[in-house]
Amino acid sequence: MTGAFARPYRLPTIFAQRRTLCQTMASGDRRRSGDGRERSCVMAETTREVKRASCFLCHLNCGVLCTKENGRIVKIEGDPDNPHNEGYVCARLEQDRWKDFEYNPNRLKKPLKRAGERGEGKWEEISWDQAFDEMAQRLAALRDEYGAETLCFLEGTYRTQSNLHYKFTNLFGSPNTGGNGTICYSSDMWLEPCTYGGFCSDKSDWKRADLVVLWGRNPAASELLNWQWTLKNMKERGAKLIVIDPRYCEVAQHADLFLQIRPGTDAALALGMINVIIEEDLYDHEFVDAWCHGFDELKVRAAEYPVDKVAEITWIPADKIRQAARMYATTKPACLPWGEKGGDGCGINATSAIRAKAILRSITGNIDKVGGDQLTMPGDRGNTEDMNFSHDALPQEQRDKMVGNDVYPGLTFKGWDIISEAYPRFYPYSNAPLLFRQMVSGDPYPIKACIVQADNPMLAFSNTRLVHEALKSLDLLIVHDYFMTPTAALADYVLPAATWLERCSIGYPTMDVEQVSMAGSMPVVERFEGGTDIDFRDDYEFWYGLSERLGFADKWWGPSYEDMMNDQVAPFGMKFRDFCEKVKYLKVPNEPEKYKKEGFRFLTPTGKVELYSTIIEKLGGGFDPLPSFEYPPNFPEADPDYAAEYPLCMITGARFMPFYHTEHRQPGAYRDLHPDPIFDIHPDTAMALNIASGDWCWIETHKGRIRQRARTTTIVDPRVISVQHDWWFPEKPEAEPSLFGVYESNVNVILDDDPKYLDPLMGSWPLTGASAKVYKCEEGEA
Ligand SMILES: Nc1nc2c(c(=O)[nH]1)N[C@H]1C(S)=C(S)[C@@H](COP(=O)(O)OP(=O)(O)OC[C@H]3O[C@@H](n4cnc5c(=O)[nH]c(N)nc54)[C@H](O)[C@@H]3O)O[C@H]1N2
Ligand SMILES: Nc1nc2c(c(=O)[nH]1)N[C@H]1C(S)=C(S)[C@@H](COP(=O)(O)OP(=O)(O)OC[C@H]3O[C@@H](n4cnc5c(=O)[nH]c(N)nc54)[C@H](O)[C@@H]3O)O[C@H]1N2
Ligand code: SF4
Ligand SMILES: [Mo]
Repeated sequence: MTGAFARPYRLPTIFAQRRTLCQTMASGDRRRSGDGRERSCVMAETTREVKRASCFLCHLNCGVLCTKENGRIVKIEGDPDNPHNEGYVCARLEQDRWKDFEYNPNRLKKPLKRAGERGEGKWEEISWDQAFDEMAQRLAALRDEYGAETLCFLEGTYRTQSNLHYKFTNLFGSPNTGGNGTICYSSDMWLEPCTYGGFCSDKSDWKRADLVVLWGRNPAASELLNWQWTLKNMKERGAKLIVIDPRYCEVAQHADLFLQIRPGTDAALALGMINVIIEEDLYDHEFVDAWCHGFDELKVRAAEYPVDKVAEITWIPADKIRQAARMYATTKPACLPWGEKGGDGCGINATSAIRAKAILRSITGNIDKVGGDQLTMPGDRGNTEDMNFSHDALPQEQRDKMVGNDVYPGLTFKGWDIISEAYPRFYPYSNAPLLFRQMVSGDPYPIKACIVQADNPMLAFSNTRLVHEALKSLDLLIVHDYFMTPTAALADYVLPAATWLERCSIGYPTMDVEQVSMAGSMPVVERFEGGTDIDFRDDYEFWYGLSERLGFADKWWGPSYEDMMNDQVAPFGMKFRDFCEKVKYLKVPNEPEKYKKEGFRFLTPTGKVELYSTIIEKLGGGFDPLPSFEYPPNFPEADPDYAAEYPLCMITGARFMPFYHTEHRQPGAYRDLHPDPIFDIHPDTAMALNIASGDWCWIETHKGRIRQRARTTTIVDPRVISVQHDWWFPEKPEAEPSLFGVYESNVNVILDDDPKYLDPLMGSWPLTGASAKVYKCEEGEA
């Protein structure tokens, strides 16, 4: 798996009962007309059918039933029989809001070829054939001139399930696939296997835990379904909740213990908690003695983080830190699910925060327990390792050229090679900040072509001005998306993508220990069905079409996504179409406490949970095998002058409904729910700055300024502001300099990705803990 939340496939083995939901109704009528003569009037036949599908408007993949009439979807509702969501759907599907996505008049309809200057907003409509021919020709020419590594791929929060781009880039010969995974999930996906030879923070057992620790995670806004489970568990089983967040956010309001942490200091808190647990002898002796490597070294390191010091760093009162440590160590089982902001998005302390949390899970013995965080082993979940992504096609000399390989080895091929036995589902990543810089500089080699699929880099990555310059410096930019976006506006070719309702899929609910319950579905709407004039292609067809022209179509499963799905379900002895009809849902039983089995070893070099990481030690480069905390360079402790100019500590990107990142901003039902960008500021701070709730304000850092509307609220500390991310305005002009207002309210314009802010091992950039100042917009500025 790559990527920001990318989804692998899983083929579990339990068949559910057969069920057919399709029904067809025909209607006809005989009428008597005004002259009394009976006329035989056969009404147009209305075909009506109900199709099962998995919603991909977010990663939860809720099971839904789609009612179609005459080729058009008229209703989508939750599937009560789906064991994952049990009929639940969220605001994105309620009240027919999905119609403003699926049937939005602004959806891309046909392939577009740039007709003016890059970013000028002038396009020529062309056919898919012409687009494929020309794109392939230009890619081949660039490969001849600069080498295959000149192509890079950028991915975002994949809403599809696959990592198909890897197959393409491998076959094309380029090692460069970059994306948001570095700050979302993938850093964790590399560091957890380093620690315990598998991944477990996405297999937290929310439903059976006696204590859930939401650490930089607010599922009440980001994964509503998981939040329902947690609430249910709290109510029915009396489970407890600890929340660690700089905001008194939705989940915090239900917490038994809330630690209002200073943004970006999670590594220090985790070390402080480890210290308390060791000092007070609360750790799981049996597990640590039998299964942990490097406890003595950890003990020495943790002692450097006494509670009073940690309280000072984190702004959390010392007694609360102790209380949290005690509660987590003594309430069993407890789960500590993944949370981006308290880990991958922490900037220079990301590795330490992720590792320290992995260590907390380990020394409390919560690893692989029912109600704890269950360990994923190879072949145990996500069988992308079984899928042929043609990794063998990429020679070592090309792998060595991956951008970031030598600088940030964690996520690149260098790191992948080390952990791939333990975690083959993980795929390597080029480092995005370096990739953008290399596009501009051409050093050490030119990056001249970029394919963007399911990503919107002009909004998703920090340092938007650099991203903009980088994308403009390319010879060839290809974007495959549903809508024209600020990124697509800079492209040479923009291709219309098929939505989740228009392609095959396997629902693969994430973030649950039972995430392997899944269902297959054929497209609910076929291409051109229902009179639509949109000539979409799904992501698979996109890659296949290009591969065909470049001469490696035979390496794929066939021309359609269904061909690949057929291969996926081949072990069941049936075609995907039949699978969708016959196999309703699948569940794989969990196998907890695998370490109790004869001959078990954690898939690390020592065969144990590595509190002290021998992998990180052996990487060279002076990386620390134990977690630590360092003040980020923008913090007052590190640079008082800078902090004096930008006194507020800024969080970005706290999730809110109904948007999913940059999506759903088009005018319509979604946008009506949330028309303007909003940042949260404490009333005292606002008052001191003469800001009232609702005022448009400038938010400024050394990178520039953007404007959002103030919401005064005590959920944030007076020293903190929380700024929404991913704002653009599809209703504003496309052509540069506007690019749909991408510079107006997009917080990534003012976040920095300079190497000094990056995690030294993973190369991840900070989404939280930046420094900013705020002031009211003058009249006429908003
Ligand atoms: N509505 C909606 N849901 C989404 C998404 C979306 O765009 N919109 N995106 C999806 C994706 S890709 C992801 S990765 C997930 C993320 O899912 P979450 O991790 O739940 O989401 P966030 O809201 O980014 O962060 C969670 C909490 O971290 C807090 N936080 C901020 N800075 C810090 C910090 O320094 N330390 C700590 N401890 N907490 C901090 C925020 O205040 C917030 O309440 O959400 C997914 N779900
Ligand atoms: N400042 C700040 N920046 C952040 C974050 C933050 O919290 N703060 N969060 C970060 C995180 S966790 C993530 S994961 C990234 C998300 O970054 P992105 O994933 O780049 O953001 P999206 O809006 O999700 O962009 C996805 C684009 O792909 C399109 N799309 C969606 N599904 C598909 C599909 O199946 N096929 C195709 N071809 N196109 C599709 C959408 O229309 C959209 O334009 O943002 C990151 N950026
Ligand atoms: S929670 Fe996600 S998957 Fe479920 S209905 Fe809402 S958008 Fe769809
Ligand atoms: Mo993400």
